[in-house]
Amino acid sequence: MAPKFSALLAGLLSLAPLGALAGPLPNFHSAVDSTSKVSAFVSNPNAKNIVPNSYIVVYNGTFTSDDIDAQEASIRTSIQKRNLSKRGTSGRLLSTRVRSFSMANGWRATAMESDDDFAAEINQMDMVSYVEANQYVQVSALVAQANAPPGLVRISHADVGEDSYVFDDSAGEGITAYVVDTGILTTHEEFQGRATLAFNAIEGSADTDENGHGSHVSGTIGGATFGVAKNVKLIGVKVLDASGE
Ligand SMILES: *[C@@H]1O[C@H](CO)[C@@H](O)[C@H](O)[C@H]1NC(C)=O
Ligand SMILES: CC(=O)N[C@H]1CO[C@H](CO)[C@@H](O)[C@@H]1O
Repeated sequence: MAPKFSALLAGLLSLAPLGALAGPLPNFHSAVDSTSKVSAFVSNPNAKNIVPNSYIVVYNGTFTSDDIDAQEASIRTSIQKRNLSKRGTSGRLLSTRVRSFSMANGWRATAMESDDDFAAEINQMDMVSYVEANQYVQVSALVAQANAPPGLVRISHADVGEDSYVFDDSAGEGITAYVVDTGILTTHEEFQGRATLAFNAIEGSADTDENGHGSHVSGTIGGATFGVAKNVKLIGVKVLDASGE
């Protein structure tokens, strides 16, 4: 069995989800069996492994950024004033740290710790779209490919002289890679049935890779032995012909 990623990293890294304080490995709680108050207002009531008293407030993008700035400032002030010596459900002092997040598309959010009542109040604010309970995240496990090709070894070890390729056991499961190239030899055993050719722009050419380059690239991405992400779904988009033109 592969060791848990958390076990490997426990001494090196604190698992620090959005809004959580650095500390020892967390006890996992579920939103369902903590207070029903929390599941009444969070957007993810069935979440597993929630971080008690830790919330992500997501704003309604229809408001201007100035309006949202003002709303966030008032939340920040309340958090900092109201709960200076407040303890959370686990008895730990709540942090007064409030963090802002934004994305280029206008998405705005605030991450903070709060007692559940105030988080419920925030959820009612005009400019707030929803409040999400923060969750601990964790990769499931690590897998090591022994005697791996040197390129793969080097992307998983900082130091030279290793011979294994170590990767998360999800290995790209659920991800689709589009390979815009010479096509893909879908029947190759390295692809284990995960490859399809979805589009062929070369008039009069067969729906396969007549050059080899697209299959080579696909193998690097997702081949069973030589691939980085061994469970990825590969889709060939053929735009180059047999001579690679
Ligand atoms: C965002 O605000 C608009 C009004 O400005 C409202 O109609 C809409 O329902 C809100 N959306 C969310 C997700 O809160
Ligand atoms: C919202 C909330 O519960 N705020 C509390 C923060 O802590 C102070 C001091 O314990 C309480 O009086 C507030 O009610």
